Amino acid sequence: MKTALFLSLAVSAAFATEKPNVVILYADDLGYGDVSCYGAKTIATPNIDKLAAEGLRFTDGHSAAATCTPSRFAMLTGEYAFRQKGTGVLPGDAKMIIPPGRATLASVFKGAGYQTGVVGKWHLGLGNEGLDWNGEIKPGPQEIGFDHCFIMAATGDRVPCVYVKDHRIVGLDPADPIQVSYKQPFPGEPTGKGNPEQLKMHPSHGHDMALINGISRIGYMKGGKAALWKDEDMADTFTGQAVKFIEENKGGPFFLYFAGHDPHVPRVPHPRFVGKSGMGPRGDAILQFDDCVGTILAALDRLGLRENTLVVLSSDNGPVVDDGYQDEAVAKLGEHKPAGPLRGGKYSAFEGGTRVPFIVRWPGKVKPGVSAALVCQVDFPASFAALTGQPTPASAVDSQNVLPALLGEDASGRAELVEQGGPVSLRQGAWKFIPSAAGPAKSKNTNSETGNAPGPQLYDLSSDLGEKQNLAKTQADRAQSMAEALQKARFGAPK
Ligand code: NG6
Ligand code: CA
Repeated sequence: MKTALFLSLAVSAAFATEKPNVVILYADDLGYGDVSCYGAKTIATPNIDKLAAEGLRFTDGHSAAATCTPSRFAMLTGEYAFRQKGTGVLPGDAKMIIPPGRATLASVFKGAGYQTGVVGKWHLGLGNEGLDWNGEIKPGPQEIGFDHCFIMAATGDRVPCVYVKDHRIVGLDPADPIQVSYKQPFPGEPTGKGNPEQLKMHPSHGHDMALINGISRIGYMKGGKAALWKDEDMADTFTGQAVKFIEENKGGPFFLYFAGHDPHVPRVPHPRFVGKSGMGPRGDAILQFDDCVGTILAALDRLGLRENTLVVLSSDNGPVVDDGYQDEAVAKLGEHKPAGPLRGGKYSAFEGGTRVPFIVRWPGKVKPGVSAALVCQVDFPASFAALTGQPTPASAVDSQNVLPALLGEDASGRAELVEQGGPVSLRQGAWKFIPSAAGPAKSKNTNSETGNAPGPQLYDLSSDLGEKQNLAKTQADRAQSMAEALQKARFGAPK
């Protein structure tokens, strides 16, 4: 009996060391050049810098797409979003696009005995067609492997402006039911277009519908007054929920996907950050995200979980300056380069679209340093399955096990990577191929370079990180073979 008890204790101790807690700290629209450890000079992000100094900082780490929904879809499912219809940027009343029961990053952890939680921005749809927001909001994260969730449905600039905890809107008064429509306004409800005098921040393009907390949004809503979020408190609310999840699951192992909202629009940071960056609300929102990171990491320290927790920090896509509100982001940018040395940003096929801050810290296991390995968030399901001794889900068709690269044991990572910007492009080592694509070279509203061009583009990132010198003509053979490889990766049998 005694021996059996001893053995089981020994086994569970060994178990625990192989199953660290995993925390993903995910920013929204944070660019490669937006943090000081990636070279930003006019803004300081001390908490992210400290994480990078204690961990491995990737210089070629990618989100799977250059916008939110497809990027998060790929990170959770391990399948590129371009393989599935309906995975573009979703309205706030979209039905859930990951089918219930599908294997995900969360279910991989759950299968390994983890407690799993998501806090923050969801943007993968909720419920079925015609969802009644006043009842059970289902399916949602809990139907695809998360034990706990505290989320917003879509984005800060999309209705409904409420939090959803597990299957319910938080703080909803049944006497004041909530209605949501992306088709028509509710008569009598204020809108940005009809009531501009009530706005504390004006749109620059779009965003002139439901007027909530002095900011007009995309989509219309009515009711649910007691449940409405206050943008200024959103980062603290999410961070508080993240810390609560960690405290409640400190016995571990746990997986936390913390999806912060900063610096996505509308940029309405808490007053304690206002004016602190000198770059207007966009810079202040970056400081706020850095502060969230600091608070969550401090909670791990306080609970003695630093050593046994693998932390990943990244962003869902590259940066954008004016994304629809008059928030001084362009006027106060100064010398700051949100994408650093990269060309393009959010919405773009250039590297700035998907190459993002990407840091892994696991004290004692991952040697601090810098890695140039090519890795992508679509690889998380396979890599974390490997970490926790699980099989890669069969449906995670694009997910490669890059765990050795994430742990700093392999300096190269992927041989090839598909990047989903506007045009879907291909990396092979340092080579980047963008197929010819119709459409504007620059988006009129955001001024971002899309990567669209009438002919193919080929860049050698080893000497031309900024993608300035198109070699498609002088290296026609390589361009041709990469065009074929891209076709195969997109439409052939995956892997
Ligand atoms: C665009 C919005 C932009 C942002 C983006 C999604 C307009 C004019 N622009 O359609 O403001 O919300 O969608 O961003 O509405 S993401 O990071 O969630 O992908
Ligand atoms: Ca985003």
